Amino acid sequence: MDGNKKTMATPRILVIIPAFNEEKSIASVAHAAAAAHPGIEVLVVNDCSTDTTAAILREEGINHVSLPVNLGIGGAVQTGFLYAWENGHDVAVQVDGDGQHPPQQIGLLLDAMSRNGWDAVIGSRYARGNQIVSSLARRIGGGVLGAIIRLGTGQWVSDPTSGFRAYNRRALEYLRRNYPQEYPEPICAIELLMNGYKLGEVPIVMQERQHGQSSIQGLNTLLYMIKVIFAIIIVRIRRRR
Ligand SMILES: Nc1nc2c(ncn2[C@@H]2O[C@H](COP(=O)(O)OP(=O)(O)O)[C@@H](O)[C@H]2O)c(=O)[nH]1
Ligand SMILES: [Mg+2]
Repeated sequence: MDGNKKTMATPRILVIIPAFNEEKSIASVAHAAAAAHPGIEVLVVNDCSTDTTAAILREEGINHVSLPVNLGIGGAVQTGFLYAWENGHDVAVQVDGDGQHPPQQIGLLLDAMSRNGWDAVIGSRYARGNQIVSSLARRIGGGVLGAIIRLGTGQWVSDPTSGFRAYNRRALEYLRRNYPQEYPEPICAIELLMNGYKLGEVPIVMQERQHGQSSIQGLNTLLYMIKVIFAIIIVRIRRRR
């Protein structure tokens, strides 16, 4: 709560960059993030990479933590939330380490969040007027997920799998304790909405992944949806109790 008031003055912003084997992109993403907004700080969460990501982070003097085991995207990002919470940051921004989310657009997230009084904001590839950079399967999957979220929460989320997001301290207080380990993005959106947090979207332009592979592909897309449906059911049951 007090975090909301502080945001009015000079908000302390932490950019959390989860990174698993992102040696080709991590340095440029982290440096661009650090330059994206006045007073911004960066934390790369190296998720037990097996390439040279850790060495690059050390050599480039980039603030980071290296996890002792591979926790996956959920645990990596939650590590960042905990760090932001414990270090008194007012806002945490999540940016992929693969260069898909141009840090120059972090300001768009922050502006929309403070203008609208949202607790959380998703940078959406599909919000009105946006050019779409994504596979057909993912677009269909995203649309179905969106419909499921609408059914469960009453709110339309056009890009539920987007990992380009920002959260205020109120949302962080929740997320540091509750963040899904698998398929966290849509499930987190559902949990926030169902627990009364204000979530909005802002159109952004995303890049195609330059190197490596996305974690959401083929059969995974289907699994993703099934998991999300279960997550909604579980959140509902928990709330009834
Ligand atoms: N694939 C994968 N990515 C991870 C893991 N831990 C952290 N990440 C990071 O999480 C971010 C999102 O992953 P990505 O595969 O790009 O997901 P997508 O953008 O949703 O297709 C990237 O910055 C990864 O480096 C992990 O165990 N596996
Ligand atoms: Mg990505």
